[in-house]
Amino acid sequence: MKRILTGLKPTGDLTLGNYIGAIKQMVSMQNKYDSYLFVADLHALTVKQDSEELKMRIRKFIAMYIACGIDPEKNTIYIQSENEYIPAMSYLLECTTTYGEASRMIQFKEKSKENANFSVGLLTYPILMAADILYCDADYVPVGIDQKQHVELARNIAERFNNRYGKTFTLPEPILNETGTKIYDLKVPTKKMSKTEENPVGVISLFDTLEDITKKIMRSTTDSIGIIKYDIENQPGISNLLTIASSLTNKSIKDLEREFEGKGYGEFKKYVALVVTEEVSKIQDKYSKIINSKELDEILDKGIEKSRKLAKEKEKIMKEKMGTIR
Ligand code: LTN
Repeated sequence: MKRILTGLKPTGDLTLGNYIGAIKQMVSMQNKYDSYLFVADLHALTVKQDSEELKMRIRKFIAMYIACGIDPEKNTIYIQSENEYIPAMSYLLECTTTYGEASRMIQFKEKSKENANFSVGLLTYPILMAADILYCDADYVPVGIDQKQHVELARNIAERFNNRYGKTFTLPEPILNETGTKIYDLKVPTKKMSKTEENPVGVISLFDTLEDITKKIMRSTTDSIGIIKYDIENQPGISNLLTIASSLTNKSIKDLEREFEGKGYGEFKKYVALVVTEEVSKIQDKYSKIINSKELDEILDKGIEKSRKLAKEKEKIMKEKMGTIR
């Protein structure tokens, strides 16, 4: 079975956009692949974080993914920082990566422009990511388009290491969730629904109350055309609501257009609100059962044990090849 691995950076609150766009896709992949899923808390540290907040978020993220359908029986789930071999491997990989390669990364160029006091961790970020991926010989790495370049760098680093020291790593490939559905902001439906958005009126967090969700959907931006039709150019708001309803009901967009032919936006929005609140309410029920459970700790203990064992072996092989072993 091929192995997939992905990391989740614990920043912002998970949104309906994350659920429909990425999490549901991962849930469907868990049956076909040997799946690894971890919280990339060391990556979160590359920019300043509130410690208490970060600590809570790490646990919340994992509980929420499980609540959304990630099956702990089918996935190896762990917290990155609990595997001390990963930063150790990252250092070894730093020595086979050029400064030029790291500093050419688009994310680094953008983030280092935003804040003059950026950390060195921001530069080595993709190399740590390479260690995340290479320690367990992941074949595929599902990521958003912004992380594709980092997975490609991981592949280049692996290839160079293999050439220099003999075959050590599987060459990973990014899987883009382009097929995964993109959900837009409810207020500005030409902009992606983002978990770090400052103004949350257009963003549905999976932690929102059902009342707030209904309000946000009822107040979402539409148009003055007055028909319920998928037309992303002229009716981006209605199209977005159609996408949301379709992906949560498994009804096609065509079916929904037919069902709401001749009906008003108010009625359609009520329907979308009902569909979304039913789904989110199920997720929240499951979440509240998991978040403080012993079971969650057992899942993480089991996951980190497996992850550490693999990384320990890989780090040893690297050191032997590089000559730093007694
Ligand atoms: N950088 C990624 C999170 C991440 C990751 C990884 C993803 C860290 N390590 C390894 C895939 C594989 C992000 O910002 N989403």
